[in-house]
Amino acid sequence: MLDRRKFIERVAMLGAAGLAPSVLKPAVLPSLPGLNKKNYPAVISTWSHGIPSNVAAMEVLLSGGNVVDAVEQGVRVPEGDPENHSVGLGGFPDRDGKVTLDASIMGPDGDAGGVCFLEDIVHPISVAKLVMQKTPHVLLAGSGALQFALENGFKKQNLLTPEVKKMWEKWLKNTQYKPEINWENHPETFHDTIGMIAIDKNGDMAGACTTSGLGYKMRGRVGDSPIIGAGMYVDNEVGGAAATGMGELVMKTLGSFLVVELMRHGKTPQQACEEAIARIVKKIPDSNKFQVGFIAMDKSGNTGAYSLQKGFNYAVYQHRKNKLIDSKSYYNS
Ligand code: SD4
Repeated sequence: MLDRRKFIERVAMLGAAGLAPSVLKPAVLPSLPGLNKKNYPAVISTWSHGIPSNVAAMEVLLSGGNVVDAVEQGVRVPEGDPENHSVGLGGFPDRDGKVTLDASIMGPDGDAGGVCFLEDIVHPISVAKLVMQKTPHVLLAGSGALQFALENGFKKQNLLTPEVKKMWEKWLKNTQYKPEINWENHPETFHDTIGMIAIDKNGDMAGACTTSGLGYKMRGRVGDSPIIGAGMYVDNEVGGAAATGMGELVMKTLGSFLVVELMRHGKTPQQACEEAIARIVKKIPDSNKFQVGFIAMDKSGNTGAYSLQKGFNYAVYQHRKNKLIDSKSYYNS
């Protein structure tokens, strides 16, 4: 092992000879925006269910709670709502009529947890939090995730409500069990994951994302939401981002990680979301047929959002106001 002094001498020698490997050169990054404490605390989340979810998260932040608990409590709101057909209880099932859930969570220390293809548990986000806090792993899937949940006191519950079961039975008749890939724009199956990013009064950040995924997806299909960096990502030095929409497009471009890296390199949250959408358009030939939306918040509490198609909205709770905002979009704007 080289000691530090010898290492520096060696690099200096290589440098003098023009041989220093580029990896040894410090990356030149623009300085990140200074902390802007007047923007704290703040919460941003996807779609109109973000409004009540932001309230639950903000209650935790204002009572001095932990930012990870805040995002968990926030996204538990739509998870527990049987009227919400895209998250948790009452979510749309897969082609076999089974509701399978994906969720992820990330905290200011860079720790992360997730579950995917989880059945019969109303609050996958809370299981994801325990994966992060209690195991050496990041992601548990299917029956293993369920076993872990049950061992930790979660109770099994049928997530397929009678109303959604009827819709699935009708779908089954008309489609003869064919896999469909663009159901997110269908009025009956219209899906909207909740992704949330929060910053507390000290400037610490966390994120959460939870969904029942695409309605009538193939059995076993897992989307972007539980994949750290795809459906959600937080770097406490830079900011956080979350995605909603067609997860396949987000996974192919590692969307949330991309948004955070763009902010690291000096883009505003708005510019970063726009560039991540532009990347999807550039890389994915039929992107005009799908919806994807990104939300982002930087370390100063500045926010932004952008989507492929119009119709995406998001909720920002900041400066004591909780507002629903229509996102600008790449197509049809
Ligand atoms: C998925 N991204 O499973 C999720 C679904 C979603 O709004 O976001 N719906 O692909």
